[in-house]
Order: sequence, then C-alpha cells, then structure tokens
Amino acid sequence: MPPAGRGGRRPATLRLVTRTGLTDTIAAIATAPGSAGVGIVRVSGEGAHAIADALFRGRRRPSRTPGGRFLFGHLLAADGEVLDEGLCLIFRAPRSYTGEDVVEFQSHGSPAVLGRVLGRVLELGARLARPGEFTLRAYLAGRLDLSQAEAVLGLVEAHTDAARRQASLGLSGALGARVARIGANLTRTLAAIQAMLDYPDEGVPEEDRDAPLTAAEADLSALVASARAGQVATRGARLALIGRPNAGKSSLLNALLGYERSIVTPIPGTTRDYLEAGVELAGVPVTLVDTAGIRDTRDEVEAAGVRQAVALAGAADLVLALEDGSLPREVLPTELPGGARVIRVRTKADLSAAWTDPAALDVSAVTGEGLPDLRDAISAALLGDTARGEAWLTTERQADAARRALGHVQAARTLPDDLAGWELEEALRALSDLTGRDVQEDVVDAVFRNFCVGK
Ligand SMILES: Nc1nc2c(ncn2[C@@H]2O[C@H](COP(=O)(O)OP(=O)(O)O)[C@@H](O)[C@H]2O)c(=O)[nH]1
Ligand SMILES: [Mg+2]
Repeated sequence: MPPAGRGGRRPATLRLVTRTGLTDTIAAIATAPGSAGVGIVRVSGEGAHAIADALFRGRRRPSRTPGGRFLFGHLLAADGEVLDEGLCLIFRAPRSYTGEDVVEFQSHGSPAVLGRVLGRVLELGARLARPGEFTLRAYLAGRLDLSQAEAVLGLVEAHTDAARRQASLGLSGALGARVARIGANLTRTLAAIQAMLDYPDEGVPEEDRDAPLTAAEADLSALVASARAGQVATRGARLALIGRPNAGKSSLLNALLGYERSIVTPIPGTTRDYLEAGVELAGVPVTLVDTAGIRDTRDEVEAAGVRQAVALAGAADLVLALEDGSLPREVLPTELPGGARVIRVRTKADLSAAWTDPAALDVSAVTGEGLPDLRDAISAALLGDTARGEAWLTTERQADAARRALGHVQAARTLPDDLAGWELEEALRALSDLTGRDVQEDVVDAVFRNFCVGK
C-alpha cells in the first residue's frame, strides 16, 4: 500500500520489495574475476552477521563487534578447514552501503579462495545477488537517488578521468542539487501563477512569475547541453580537421599528437584518404581525424576523399576548420554539414599574416604558438561548463528527462496562465524522473540491469 498523504511516492519501490523479496540476505564476489592480491565477498541483509559468525573465526564474534570495525582471523569451511586468513569488515544497519547489516570478507583474491568463501556464504543461507542489487537496496533504503545510483555505475565503468570526475560529482549529489534548484524555481513560478489566478485583483508582480521561470529555463538548457559533454567524457570524442589542401591539417594533427603520424608535404592533395590517431585532451580520449583537403578536383580518388571529408566533419563531435593565414583568404567550396560545432583556426601564424579574424585562433604547427589556446578551446567546446565543476547528465535516461522538462518549460512561456501551470507541473514531473524520486518500476529495473553482480 502506498504511504498515505505523500501522493503515493515510490510505488515502484514497494512493488519491487514484494517481488524480489528484499528482506533476504544476498551475497556476491565484489571484486573483478581473476587473480589479485585481495578479493572481497560482500554479504548484505538480516542474516549477514550470523553468516559471519559461522564462517569467520577471529578475536571476537562478528555479531558482537560494533559496526565500522574489522576483525582479523580465519575463513572456515563447513568442516572447520581453514580456507584462507583474512579480514571481516562489519557494518550495522542503517550505517552501511545498502542500509542493511553488511559484512565484507577480504581474503586473497584468487578465484579458488573466493569461490569457496562465496559457496560457504550461500550454504549458510544467503542467495546470490542479482546485478546491481546492493546498489538497488541502497536506492530503496533512500540512501541514493536514481541519478546517484547511475553515478555508482559510472564510477565502476569510468575509463577516463573526465568520466570519473563526473560520476563522482553525480554520486556526491551535486546533480540532484542542481535539479532541485531548477525545481524550486518552477515551484515559485507555479505559486505566482496560482496567486494570479486566485487573486486577480491583488496585483502579483509579473516579475515573481517571470524571473524564476527564466532562471529555470536557462539552467535546464545548460543541463541539456551538458548531456552531450557527459557522453563525450564517457565514450570519448571525434575531432575532424578540415580545410583546403595545404591549409596545414596534417601538420596540426602531428603537433597535437606530439609525433609525426601524418605525411606533410608542400604538394596540395597529399592526404587523399583519411587517417585517425588517438590522443588525450582534457582527460578525454580524443580521436583526431585528418581528412583530404577540400577543393574542386577532377581527380576521382581525390574527389572521393573530399566527399568523405565532408561526411567525417558531419559525424564528428567537433570540427577544426583550418585556413592558411599566410595566403589570401578563400572560402571553402563546400558547405559544412550542420550539427557539429566548429573551431576556426588560422594556421601558419609564424608566417606574415595575409589576413586576421578575431573569430579564428592563430596557431603555428611549426613553432607551437597558439597550441595551448587551441587545446583549451577544444576542451571548452567538448566539455563546456563541466570543466568548472558543475554536475552533468551522464546517461541517455537523464538526458531524456531533462529534454522533456525543458520542452514543457518552453511551452509554458507561450501559454496563458492556467495552461502554463499545467505545463510546469509536467516539467516538475520530468525533473523528478531525472533524479528518480518517483519513477516507474521498469525505469528502475532498466537502470540496475546494467550493473555488474557485486555492486
Ligand atoms: N611555416 C609554416 N608552415 C606550415 C605550417 N603548417 C604547415 N606548414 C606547411 O604547409 C604545407 C602543407 O602542410 P600540410 O600539413 O601537409 O597541410 P595539409 O594539406 O592541410 O595536410 C607543408 O609544406 C607544411 O610544412 C606552419 O604552422 N607554419
Ligand atoms: Mg594532409
């Protein structure tokens, strides 16, 4: 039965409790498969301490040991055989990751030892945890919201420093706080609209309604924009260098890489195919793509390369559009596909300038002049305000919720007050989907399905 008076908050939670039998005790190997110095078997639930008493022999009984302590001793098989020596870490509800009684056995990290320890834990009455079930319990205990649970997954899977930083911010609740700030502004707007409707003669200042709505819209737009950065941080980015033949694309690629990957010659049309090379920029793995110079050409091979260059630019997360600064400026014969963002670069800045443009960065691949600024611009374009420590959206699920919220806020702006109020309520609902405070069971399931067993 949903708790009374709170609008049926967390109905999904209650269904999950009954369906998965959340009072039972679960166990899993929490460390990665394979050999390691240390391995961990984690046990959570009402029976955790009793299982530890039966399995572990140390200076005291685990069930008599205060939470937050650990014991050194022996892990025993059913017949008393010593499986290994190790540690038993004791946590007491509610002060544990899951909010339940938890023990963690640390032993040597071999598959043989961990397999026996886990086998014994299961014999003693625990069942094998499903993927993500420890974190699911933390969520159900109210210790994490859904976006924080996703951040846990992000931390487990982080391959880049940018991804780690983001997940860590998400886990800290920074994303939740950012969303709450937006929600508070929407609620203020709703209150002002309600007051206008209820007391049309009182003269509620327009400002009370418009200022928080404007702030919420700006915050939401930034949040939606951050979703792309979040994905870039997680999976890396593609950066295409394009420009006319001889603009200095291959030279700049080599300069960004720090080694000679691409052939550089004074002959226009040297690079006819494209080539890729990986480099880390701003903590993000970036694939640099060198393309054929774009020009009108009769050469069939070169023409194919030009078409490919335009397509590569369209598919990239970011485009560096290079123009030779030492020659009179010529526009590219091809319109670049929209979508990808573009940084304009005036190359060969060490030579005397034939033109200048405040919208272009001056860079020399020969002297290295302008390279630090270019790296900063790339990082800002790929990661946006996230470099300033703001929390971003890191999953498509979160991005979808934020886009829906923004859509409703934008719709609210164009509507008369009574209809605007409805849109704002929908926006608030989309925001609560984002942090997962009142979401449907299938959404929760989908999030936790991606976890590994033991997390
Ligand atoms: N002085 C100077 N020459 C450059 C610079 N970058 C490229 N070049 C020269 O310009 C020519 C074309 O360079 P390349 O990188 O092959 O251009 P791409 O055709 O766009 O790949 C070569 O002779 C390079 O040595 C630069 O920053 N300064
Ligand atoms: Mg080239």
